[in-house]
Amino acid sequence: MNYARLSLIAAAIATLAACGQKTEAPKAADQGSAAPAAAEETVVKIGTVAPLTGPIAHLGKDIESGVKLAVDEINAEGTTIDGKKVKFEVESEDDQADPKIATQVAQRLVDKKVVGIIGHLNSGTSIPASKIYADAGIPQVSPASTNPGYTTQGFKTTYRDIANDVQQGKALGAFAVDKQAAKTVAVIDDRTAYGQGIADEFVKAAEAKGAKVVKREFTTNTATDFMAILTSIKGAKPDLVFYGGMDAQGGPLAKQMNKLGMKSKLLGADGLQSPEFLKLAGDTAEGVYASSVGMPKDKMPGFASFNEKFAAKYGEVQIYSPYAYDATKLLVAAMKRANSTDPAKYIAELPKTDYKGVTGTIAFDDKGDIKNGAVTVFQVKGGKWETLETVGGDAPAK
Ligand code: ABU
Repeated sequence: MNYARLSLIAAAIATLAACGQKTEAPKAADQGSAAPAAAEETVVKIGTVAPLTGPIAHLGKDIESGVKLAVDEINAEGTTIDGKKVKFEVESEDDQADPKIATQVAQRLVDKKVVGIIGHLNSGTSIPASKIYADAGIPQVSPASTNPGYTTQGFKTTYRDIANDVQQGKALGAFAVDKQAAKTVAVIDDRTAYGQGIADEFVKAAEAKGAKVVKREFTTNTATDFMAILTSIKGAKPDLVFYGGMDAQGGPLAKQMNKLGMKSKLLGADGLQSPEFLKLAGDTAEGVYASSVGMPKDKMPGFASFNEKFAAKYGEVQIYSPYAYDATKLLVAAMKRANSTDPAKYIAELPKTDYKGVTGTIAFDDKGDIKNGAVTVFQVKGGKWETLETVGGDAPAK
C-alpha cells in the first residue's frame, strides 16, 4: 500500500470517528490495490437502554431484542448512505430502571458517539436521560415511556412511538365507568413517574365520569407484599381496583387480592399487559383488565411476520419489542432520507416521519408524540389476553 493511500484511509478514519463512525479497513486482499471507496464500510452505532437486570428485565430485554432484530435486518439488506456502505452496531446499556444510573449510562452512550437512542423503558429514566441526549443533539425514541412529561420539555430530540398516559388514562377511566359500571374505585400506584402519572390520569378521567375514589394507596416498584394495603382497600369495598405499575408487582398483587377473597375487579395499564403477568398471577389473572399503548397484536399490520422472526431468535414477545423494532427502522429511514447518519443532519427528517411499521403508521406531532396513538383494553379470558376495545389508532373499534 502506498503512502498516499494510507494517508487517505487515516483521514477517513479520523473524520468518521469524530461523529461516532468508524471505517473498517479494506480486507487484506484489497490492500495494495486501488479499491473503490464504496468497498469501505462505515460503522454507525445505535444505542439502546432499558433495565436488563432486576424485576422487569424481561421487558428491557424485549426492547433490546427488538432493536437487535431490526439492526440485523437492516445490515442484511445493506444500506448505503452518502455513497458509503453502512454497518449498524447496537450499543446496549442496562439502566436498572434507576433514574441515576439512567443518566450515567446515557452519558456513556453519548461519549461512545451513538447517533440515536431507542429507549429508555421507564418514564422515570427516559425523562432525566432525555436532557443528556437533547444537550448532545442525539435523537431518542422511546418505545415504552408513556408519561406525558417526557415529550413536554421542549426538546427537539425526544420522541415516542406509542400512545401516552393522557390517552391511556382517558380510555381506562371511560372503560371503568362506562363499560364496567364502576361507581367506586381504589387506586394503588408504585410511586414511579409512570405508576403515579397513569394513576393520576385514570383518577381524573374516572372522576370526570362520576366515579368516586374511596382509597388511594402506594407501594414501590420492588415490593412483593401488598397484604396491608389490600386489607385496607378491601374494607372500602370498591367496585374496581386500579393499579399503576408494572407486571412484576401486578402479578403478586392479583394473587394477594384473590387470597383476601376480594371481589373488586383489577384494572391496570400497559405495564401489566404482558405474557409475564399471566405467569406471575397464575389462575388469579383470570378476569383482570389492562390496556396496551397500541393496537392489539392481531391488528398490527406487520405483527405476524415480526413475531415469527422474533420468536425464532428471542422467544416470546412481551410488550415493547415491536415498537422498539419500528423505532429503530424509522430512525434509519430518517438517515436515508437525509443521506446522512450525522444526528445534526438527519434530525430534521424526524418530524416528517410517515413510517409504515409493523405496529402501524408512525408520524409525530410537534412534541414528538405519535399522532393518532391507539389504546386497546384487554381482559384475561381462558389464560390469554383477549381484546375488548381499541380507542384511536388505525384500527376500527371492536
Ligand atoms: N409505560 C409503562 C412502562 C414504562 C414507563 O412509562 O415507565
